[in-house]
Amino acid sequence: NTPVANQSTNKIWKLMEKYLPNTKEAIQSSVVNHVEYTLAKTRFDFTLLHCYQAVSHSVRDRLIEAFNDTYQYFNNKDVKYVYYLSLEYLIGRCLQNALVNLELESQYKEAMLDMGYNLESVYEQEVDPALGNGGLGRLAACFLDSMATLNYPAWGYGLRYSYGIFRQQIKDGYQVEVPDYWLDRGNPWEIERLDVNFQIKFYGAVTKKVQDGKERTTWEGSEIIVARAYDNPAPGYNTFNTINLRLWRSLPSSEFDFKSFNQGDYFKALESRQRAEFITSVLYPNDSTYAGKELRLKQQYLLVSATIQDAIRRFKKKRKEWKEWPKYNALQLNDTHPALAIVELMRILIDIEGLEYEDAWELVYNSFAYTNHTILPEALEKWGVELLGNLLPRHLEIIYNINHIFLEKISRKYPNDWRKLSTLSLVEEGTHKTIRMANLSIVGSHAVNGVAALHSQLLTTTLFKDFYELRPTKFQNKTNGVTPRRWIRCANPGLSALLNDVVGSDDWVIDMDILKNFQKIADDPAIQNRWMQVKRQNKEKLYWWVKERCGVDLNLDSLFDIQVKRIHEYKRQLMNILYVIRRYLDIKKTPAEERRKLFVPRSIMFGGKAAPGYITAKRIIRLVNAVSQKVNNDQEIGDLLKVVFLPNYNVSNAQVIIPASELSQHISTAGLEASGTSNMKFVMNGCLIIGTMDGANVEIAEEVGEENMFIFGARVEQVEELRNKMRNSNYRDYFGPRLTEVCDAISNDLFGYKYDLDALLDTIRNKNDYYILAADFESYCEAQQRVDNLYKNKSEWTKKSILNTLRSGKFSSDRTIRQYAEEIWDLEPCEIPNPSKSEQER
Ligand code: RUG
Repeated sequence: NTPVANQSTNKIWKLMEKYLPNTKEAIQSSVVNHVEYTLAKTRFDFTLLHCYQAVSHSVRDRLIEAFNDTYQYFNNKDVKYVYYLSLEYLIGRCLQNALVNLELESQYKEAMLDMGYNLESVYEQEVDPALGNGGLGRLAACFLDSMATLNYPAWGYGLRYSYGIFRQQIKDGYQVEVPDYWLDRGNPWEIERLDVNFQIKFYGAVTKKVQDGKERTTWEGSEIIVARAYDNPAPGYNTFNTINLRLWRSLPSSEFDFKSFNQGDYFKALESRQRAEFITSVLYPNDSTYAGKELRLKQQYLLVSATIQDAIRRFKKKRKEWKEWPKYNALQLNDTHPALAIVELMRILIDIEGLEYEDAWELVYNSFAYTNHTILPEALEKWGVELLGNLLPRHLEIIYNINHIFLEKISRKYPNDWRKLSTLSLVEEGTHKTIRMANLSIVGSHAVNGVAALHSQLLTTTLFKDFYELRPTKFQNKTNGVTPRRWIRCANPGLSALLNDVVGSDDWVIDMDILKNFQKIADDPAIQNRWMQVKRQNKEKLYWWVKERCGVDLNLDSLFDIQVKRIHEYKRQLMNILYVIRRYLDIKKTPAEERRKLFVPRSIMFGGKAAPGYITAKRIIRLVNAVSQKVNNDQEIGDLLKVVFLPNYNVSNAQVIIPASELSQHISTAGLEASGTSNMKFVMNGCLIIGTMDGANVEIAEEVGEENMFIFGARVEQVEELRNKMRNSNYRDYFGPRLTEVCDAISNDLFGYKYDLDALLDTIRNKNDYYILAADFESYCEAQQRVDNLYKNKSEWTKKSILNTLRSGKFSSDRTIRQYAEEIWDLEPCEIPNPSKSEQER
């Protein structure tokens, strides 16, 4: 007997009415239930890994309650949504973050301890989902945390790559890339949505026919695959709101290669199925360089098409009129990678929904916004017309259309200005015609933003100058931020406890600005002592990490000096290691008895991945390891100087490295680092920055005070002049004696690997020094001297460290997200009632 629908749903509703209890006993029984019924394990074959899996499932159950209620509530309130589209998310480990945000960490700690498990070791079992390259992907993850915490109705959309960024191993001093199949132990956090699938088409042909006196265009794709949704709940802190990161996985469609199948070619048919699965198989491991491969374009289109279809389906359920689209939807493009979303929405509105071109354009324009993350030319995406037209013929047609209308407007405004026409055009002419995705993103968006004040200013005065002059009000700045939940509360429990005591509550976790009110503690010797103790404990943790992975014994009394980020010439890890050599040579020249008076003991650490095809970056890693080998084994030097390359820098390693560091290096050529976000994490953790006036460093200096940092080097306005000067001289002139001696030592084979290292030095010799390393070297050495001088005065150093943390409030991603919501998305928060606070039932 089929029950009457209403009775059945009422009954189900009654049964689902209660939230899971969070007593010790309830937590234990939910964990044990998962051990037995989800994992099918017994107490005889149960490992720490299974413990992690069972705990995660138990926490996930609680997340799901919040997650379902959140979207139900949003739906009932008929809210506007923001859709955050990003090809990358570096979310990091989930268990601790979920427990902290659900405010259940102490309950789980106690429950697990009672069962004989230390929660810290359980955390260590989790693989770090690394579905991104660096700053851009981590920014997206911090934004999700802030959007949930601030109760914004939001969705994150991305791709569920089977292989994340490669794992980096160091063999004989070289980087070796190992595939990161992060799903091999399953993923307890995701919810596979078997019922959320969208068809994605590629290739095929466009046809036009006249219907009711109107031209209708249709596109029949010749390859059809399916995008399936995998949901990843992202809980807010101090709120019940939990939002969704929906990741798409490519799968074959049911209509897979029937022709081959019917012709009896079973294996060929299966091959085409595998081709479909391959699309979301691997993340492109390039940071700030554009890949240009068809597979990458397929990935971009898959994300875009599935997301737009999903958003439209949600919108239509409410049966609103199309003109209401921008009132209910904001779409944010994280760089140009998902820029095809603009074209996909146009296509659906015109070809499928039957809207007029101008009406469709208005909806698209008013709902889209674009964030630029770089001015580096090699990162700007330009898709070949041939490639794009073959894969997505209708989209190319629409792009030409958009361009045609746009350029007509330009020529009316600036008659005969061919320069303007050619720079503003979406199409770059030449033997190899390309589509400029940045131009498409600007033209199709009502707001364009850079990610730090200096970067946004450079966009309007250089890269996008002509667009800015056309419509200045479109351009905005949204300085990046990072979430204090992960980067202080989870990563630095010692500092969190200290801040709780200082503030008298944990309010700072959601309102970092209040820390400013406590600046007088910076002079308090008792606080300074506690502050130093916390740092010491964090240094001890990193000490063991380094000993285990690199076999190096660090001096715990030495200054922990760290540069961790992607390896790139513009980030100038090369300048750092050349300075290390300089220091090494100087120590060697100093009589033994005077060394400790003149030099502060330092442990200098590098970490970061090089793109697999980026030879110069790989040579920089080689040089660091060569120097490390020489210096660390030099008996004369002892523990006065240690150099270490920290392998496989990722989010979970960053959580150990950042809280332990005392000095951190953000030394890019002025104008080239759009923002940087690790600089913000270091500052929050009481680390002093040695850095150039670049990206967000400029604003950090404004907030914490230049006197509490070590600023050096050319300013952005000086860079071009320095390059010109160099072009007219021999490198021996522009190098100066200190740098020359360092380079000669390398060329004279002091560290071995002559071939690789000479080639590396050639990138700064022979008038080639585009990143003005030589020009900045002297001023860098001076700044390093200031570091040594200050470190000798522990109390002064600690005072500055405290001020760095207390003045870092601006760099919380909560501030950033609030600005996006208010100034770009026009989005209101919508907080769902918190059952734990009001004892209410569902
Ligand atoms: O290089 C930039 C960083 O400066 C910035 O902090 C980060 C987040 O905005 O984005 C990085 N980035 C830029 N990553 N990829 C690109 C170009 O696609």
